[in-house]
Amino acid sequence: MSALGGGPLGPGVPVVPLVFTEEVSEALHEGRAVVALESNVITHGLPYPDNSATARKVEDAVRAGGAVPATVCVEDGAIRIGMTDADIDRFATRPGIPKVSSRDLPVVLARGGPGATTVASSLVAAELAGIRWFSSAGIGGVHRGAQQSFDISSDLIQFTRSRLAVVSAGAKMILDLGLTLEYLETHCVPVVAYGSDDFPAFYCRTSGHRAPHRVDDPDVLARAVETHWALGGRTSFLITTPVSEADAIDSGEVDAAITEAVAAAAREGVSGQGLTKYLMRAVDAATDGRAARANMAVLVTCAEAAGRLAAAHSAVVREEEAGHDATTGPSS
Ligand code: PSU
Ligand code: MN
Repeated sequence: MSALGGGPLGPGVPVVPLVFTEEVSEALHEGRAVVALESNVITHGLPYPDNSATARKVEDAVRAGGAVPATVCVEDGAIRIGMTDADIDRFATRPGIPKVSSRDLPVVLARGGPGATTVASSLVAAELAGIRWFSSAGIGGVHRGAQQSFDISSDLIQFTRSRLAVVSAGAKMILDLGLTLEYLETHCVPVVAYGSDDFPAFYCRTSGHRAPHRVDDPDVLARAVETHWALGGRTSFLITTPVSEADAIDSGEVDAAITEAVAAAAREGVSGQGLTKYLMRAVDAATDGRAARANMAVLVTCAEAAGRLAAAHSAVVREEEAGHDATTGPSS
């Protein structure tokens, strides 16, 4: 483990303690591709023992793609960049570890933790650590009925503040995916479907919405990400990859369960932080666990794609640096 302070505001401003695993610290020093991962999926997304087994599979999938995984969490007053197997097991089995979104980070850190990071807070941590890639199966989005509830996930707002390339299988049908895409468009967040035409819906291969762009070539995608930031884009860059056909669930199969779960949540007064988990569990129950199995598969698919794309991106960055050195190098 190595510790380092991270602070976005420059010299003289208190820094946030970041603790790196050896593997991640070495990879970052050597300029190798690193993919950050959230830990909320371990504590709140899947039940034990699927959660710890899946977290390891996801890390292995990032490695198989050619990058180094860095699962993020909060513990002992520090942000951890990379979790060991023992860390993952502790988070997978210990009850009561809270879900920490970006606005919760300061309080949870000041208290000493622990905390499980969502997409939003993982992006904050990854950016402080100098990581450019992040993967999760499903991002938060605009909830159904947000016109009344105002429930829009902080994940989307964080996309407008952190410069990360985010790989996911879109977002779940428990959300209003049309409004989620509108939100991303309004806030100038690029959305590209990698190897498919449609914006996927987590364990469904399509949301019924076409993605604004389709790109199949990892090098082109890597260049597009770099160009977004070169143009001064201050946002994340969302890349979607669909679940495999073998693991996919038919949208008709989950639609009724979701409508019922949304109504039940309203009747029971479930809203705010706990709503996402409530809806996901209701769909899992209604599909006899098929949704949970598809959930695990899609996490792995996304991580593998993220590893591959992050590796392609670091090759593009190296090439550009080499080209830059050649044109601006010492002249005689
Ligand atoms: N969507 C999923 N699975 C998840 C989540 C979202 O399909 O586990 C989790 C992620 O951690 C995500 C968070 O960042 O829920 C979003 O929660 P909220 O909608 O409360 O912002
Ligand atoms: Mn919410």
